[in-house]
Amino acid sequence: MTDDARWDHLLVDVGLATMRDDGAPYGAIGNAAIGWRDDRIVFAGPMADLPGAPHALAHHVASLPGTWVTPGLIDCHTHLVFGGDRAEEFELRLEGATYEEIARAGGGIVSSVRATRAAGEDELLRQSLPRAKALLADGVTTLEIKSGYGLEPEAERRMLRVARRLGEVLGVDVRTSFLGLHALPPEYAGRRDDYVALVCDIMLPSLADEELVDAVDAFCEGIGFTHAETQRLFDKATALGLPVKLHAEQLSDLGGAALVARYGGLSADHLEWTSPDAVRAMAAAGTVAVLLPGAYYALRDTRPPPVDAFREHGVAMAVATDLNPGTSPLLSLRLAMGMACTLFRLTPEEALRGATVNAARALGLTDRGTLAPGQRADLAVWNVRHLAELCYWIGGSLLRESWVAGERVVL
Ligand code: DI6
Ligand code: FE
Repeated sequence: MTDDARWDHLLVDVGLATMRDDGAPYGAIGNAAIGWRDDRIVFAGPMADLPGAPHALAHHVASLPGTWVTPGLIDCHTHLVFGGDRAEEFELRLEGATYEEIARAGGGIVSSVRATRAAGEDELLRQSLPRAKALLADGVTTLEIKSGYGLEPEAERRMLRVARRLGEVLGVDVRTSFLGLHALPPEYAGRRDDYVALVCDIMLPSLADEELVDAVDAFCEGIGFTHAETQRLFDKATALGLPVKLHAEQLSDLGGAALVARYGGLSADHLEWTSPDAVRAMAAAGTVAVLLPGAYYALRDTRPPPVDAFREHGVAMAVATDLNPGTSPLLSLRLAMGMACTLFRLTPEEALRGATVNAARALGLTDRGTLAPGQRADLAVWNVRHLAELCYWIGGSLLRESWVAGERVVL
């Protein structure tokens, strides 16, 4: 083999959780190797199938016995760019106030809006960076970040710019979602329609024009926006050629999951109150169910999403942190996976699918989420004996190293 034809990196003596659908749990291959060239995987299979001696095949060879390699984890639902925090609200909830009561009294999302509007772009980046780093330190290589704490053109723009800058600073892929319909800003009290018009007709087109928007999201909820308002936004997004997703049925059933399915949406997220009919609509549309056990846990919710119905109808399930200052200050996707097992009874394999291949689908990405030739070389190497350990350990640091598009992640 000529030097030019050699792969860049080859990891040998590892286990691979390919997450391919080949019948084996986790698509697992023991005693395996994975090699890549530039940003693409060229080999992911048994050691015995390597087409030569490792050092003849790749420039850099590492033997890592006792490790498992998974696709890099994908956090497909976060609100990690925001100013301040809401620790006081946490204390109020412990004293008995509910999330909705706090929101209706002018706290909640709106208090994060005040802090976010007050922070300049660099300050917002400074505050958000440690949160993104925490996710990366636990194996994340792609993450989604929503706007929604600005709720005015400049502040929403600033949030999305910070999301993009985080990706550049950290060398990872950040996918952005515009969440202008997150809460009604106080200055629009009594003028809902004017705010919805501002979001749909001014903010969305101009932010999309600046290429700051990869997808469009809304909070369809009693304390958020109605079915009709969400529909108006989705019509506009569709006209602009942008995919949609939705915070649906977290606290009540406003028919959001069926609505986003009707638009062929990427995902419906939360889903504690989702009806059987909506599950069928999601299955027909291929809309992913994104489960957010961090918010369920923090709000002491008692009604889990209909996981059996998702399984029965073949709705793909993803798992995400929902990292946000109010309902899910959760800085580890691996912990979200563990919670999905303990609180929602996913199997550890379903949870790992939910943070890899199904999370990629929830973001409309087909080039990652499995370990296979041609896929992006996004991988996480774990110091674990059994893959269930990824969900079993509560906290701790199991990650040995991670790679994004073939480059080692340095934190
Ligand atoms: N659902 C959530 O869980 C977060 N946003 C949303 O629409 C909560 C956001 C917050 O309370 O700050
Ligand atoms: Fe959320």
